[in-house]
Amino acid sequence: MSKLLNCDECKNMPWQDRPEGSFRPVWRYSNNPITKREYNENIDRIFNSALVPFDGEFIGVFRADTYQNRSFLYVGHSKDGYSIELEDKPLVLHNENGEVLPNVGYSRFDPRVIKIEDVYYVVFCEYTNAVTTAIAYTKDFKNFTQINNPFTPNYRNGVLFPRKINDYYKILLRPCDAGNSNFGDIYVSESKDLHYWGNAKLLLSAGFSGWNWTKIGGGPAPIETDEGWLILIHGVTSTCSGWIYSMGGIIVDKDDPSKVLYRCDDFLLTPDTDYEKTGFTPNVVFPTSVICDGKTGRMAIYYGASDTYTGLAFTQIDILVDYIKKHSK
Ligand code: BMA
Repeated sequence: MSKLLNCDECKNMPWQDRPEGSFRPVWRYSNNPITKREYNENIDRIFNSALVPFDGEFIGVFRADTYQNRSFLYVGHSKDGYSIELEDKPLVLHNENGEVLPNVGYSRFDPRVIKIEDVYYVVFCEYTNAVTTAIAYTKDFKNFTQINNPFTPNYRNGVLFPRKINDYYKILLRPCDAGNSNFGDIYVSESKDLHYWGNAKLLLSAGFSGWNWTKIGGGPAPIETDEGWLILIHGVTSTCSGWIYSMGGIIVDKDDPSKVLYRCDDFLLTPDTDYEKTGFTPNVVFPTSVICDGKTGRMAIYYGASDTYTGLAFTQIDILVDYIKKHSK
C-alpha cells in the first residue's frame, strides 16, 4: 500500500468515494464543474487554477479570463474546496525592487501554488515580450513579490518541487516550440536560490503513448510518496478535429527527480463530459493542483476543463500508484 510522505492531515478536504463498479484510477466529482461561466460582470471563465489548505480552509490563485478573453490572476477563497469566491481585484505583484509590475491583462495565466517550508510560491506563465515561466512568492496571499526574470523566454508549464532535494530547489520546465527543437518535452532544472537555474536534464519526452504524441507538460506540484515523486502531467494528441488534452502520471526517483521509475502508458483522465468536450477550447483536461490528506491518502485533483470551467476529480494514493506501476512501460 503506497503512502503519502510529508503530507499533513486535511480533514475537511473535498471527497467522494469511488463510484461502485468503477475500475478507473481517477473519478470525477458528481457535481462538476465547480466553477460556472459568467462568474461576475468582469470574469467569464475560471480554470487552470491552484488551491492549497490555509488556516483550516482553502486559498488559491485562480486564472480568470474576462469578456475580452484576457487572463488575470486572482486570489480566491474556499471554505470547503468546492465553492470558490474570488477577491474583487486581480492580485498585485511587486518586483524585488518593490515596484508594482504592470498588469496588462493578457499576460499571466496557469498558476500553480507550491508551499516550500512556510512560503507559498506561485509559478505561472507570463507573456511580456514572449511567453515564459515566472515565480512569485507570498506568505499571506496579500503581498506577492515576483522574482526578477529567473528564465529567458520560451519556458512554459513551470512547476516547483515542494521541498529542496539535496539542497537544491528543483523545477519542471517545458520549453515551447521554437521551430527547430523537440516540441513539448519536460526538463528538470535546479537552483540554490530560485534566481539562477541550471544543470537542466531531460526528464520525459512527448510521444511515449498515443495520448501524448504532440506534447506534454507539468501539472500540479509533485507529490512525495514512499515510491518516489508522483508527478501528474498533461499530454496532448492531435486528431482530425484538433488537439486533445489528457492527464497522465509518472513516478520519479526521490533523490534524483530526473530519473523516471514508472511512466504510465494509459491516460488517467481524458475529455469525456460535456464541460470537458465543449467550451472555449474543446477537449481539454488540464490538471493544475492537488489537495491531499496525509492520513487517509485521499487526493482531490483540480483541473481546467475546456479552458472554461474548473473540474474536480478524486483518487487515492494507493489506487493511483498501483495503477501507474501496473500500466508502466
Ligand atoms: C496550453 C495552455 C493552457 C490551455 C491549454 C489548452 O497551451 O495555454 O492555458 O489550457 O493550452 O488550450
